[in-house]
Amino acid sequence: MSEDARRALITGVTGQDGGHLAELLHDQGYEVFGLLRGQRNARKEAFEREFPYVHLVEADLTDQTSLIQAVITAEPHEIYNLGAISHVGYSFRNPQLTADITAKGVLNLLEAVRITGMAERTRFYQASTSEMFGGLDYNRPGNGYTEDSLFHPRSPYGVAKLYAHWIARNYRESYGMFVSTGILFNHEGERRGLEFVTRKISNAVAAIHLGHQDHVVLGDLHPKRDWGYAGDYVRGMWQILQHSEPDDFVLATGETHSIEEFLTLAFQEVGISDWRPYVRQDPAFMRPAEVDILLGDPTKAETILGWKREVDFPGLVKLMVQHDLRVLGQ
Ligand code: NAP
Ligand code: G4F
Repeated sequence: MSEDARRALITGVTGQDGGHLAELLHDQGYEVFGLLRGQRNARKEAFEREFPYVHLVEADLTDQTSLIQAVITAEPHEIYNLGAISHVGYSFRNPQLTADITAKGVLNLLEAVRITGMAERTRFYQASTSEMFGGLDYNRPGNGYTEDSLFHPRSPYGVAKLYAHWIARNYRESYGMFVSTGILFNHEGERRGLEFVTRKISNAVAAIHLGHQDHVVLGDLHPKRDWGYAGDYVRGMWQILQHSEPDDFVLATGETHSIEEFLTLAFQEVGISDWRPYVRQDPAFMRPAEVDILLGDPTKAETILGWKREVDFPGLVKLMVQHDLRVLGQ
């Protein structure tokens, strides 16, 4: 372990944001530690090939002892808590697991920092989410949800994340710890899991274009999301922890688009002007309660941190489809 380098510990390093963040921190000269869970994690080998500079530490957010050991090993100046059950649909089918990992896991990690006496020196980032707002009629986003908008989560995931958000703020207020939260709206890209709607579509469009499949099966096409690019958002996470004070920040684009709009642009990318013949719908991909619309107002992050997203909505769709065309074409 280098004495001089700044050290960061990322939970959820094997996920979408974890990959982008590990890359960014490494480029900035950090020594990067990442949590790896499971006795034979299927992502380990590919991860080690892509990120040979990350020190993997075995631990699980549900296992307090392993977290204490991870914090002792990494002695981090910064912790980014990205680990979670992050799929809203999955959280309906696995609500208790979601509570254990996505809610209580945060408490376990905050306690690990406190118990090991690292609270004074370690800055802590909690991955909060726009799913905490809910998008219901009485609480529509107007010009965009802000850090002070009402919360009304609509899924076991959203409820777990709201607990996580408040316990993070509670440790800041109770123990004076440097704990910040980023309330991030949907962010996507070439590392997005195939279980999320944008990547499912970009991957299917590429496969249809290459003749590997002839349609894609989706759920509800009307919900609207404020979709940005993950690379822009992990830069925002880092900026949040570099700020002089711990605080809460919304990261969003300030635009909202429906899944139908995403489909239109994605299919146009391969020269198909009408996506309808290629899309089927199945209630299996619908949720017991839906979040109809999300729209964020990133003014606070733009003003105080100087954060600005670089990739716009058409740029995001293009980037994802082109990536999947390259990967599937090989
Ligand atoms: P992701 O790709 O689903 O990654 C989730 C990560 O959590 C994976 O590395 C996973 O590890 C890890 N994990 C799951 N259970 C764990 C456990 N018990 N112990 C330790 N690690 C565990 O999610 P993402 O899109 O990168 O999102 C990162 C964070 O931001 C998540 O907390 C998510 O809820 C939040 N968020 C995401 C968005 C978005 O639009 N992407 C927006 C707002 C907030 P395995 O590889 O072992 O499964
Ligand atoms: O891509 P999604 O699964 O993302 P969702 O539910 O918005 O959650 C993502 O963003 C949150 C931030 O707002 C994060 F906190 C969370 O961790 C995750 O990254 O679904 C987007 C929309 C939903 O309305 C869903 O019902 O797409 C709809 N949808 C329609 N067909 C589908 C599908 N979603 C998925 N995953 N798969 C479908 O076939």
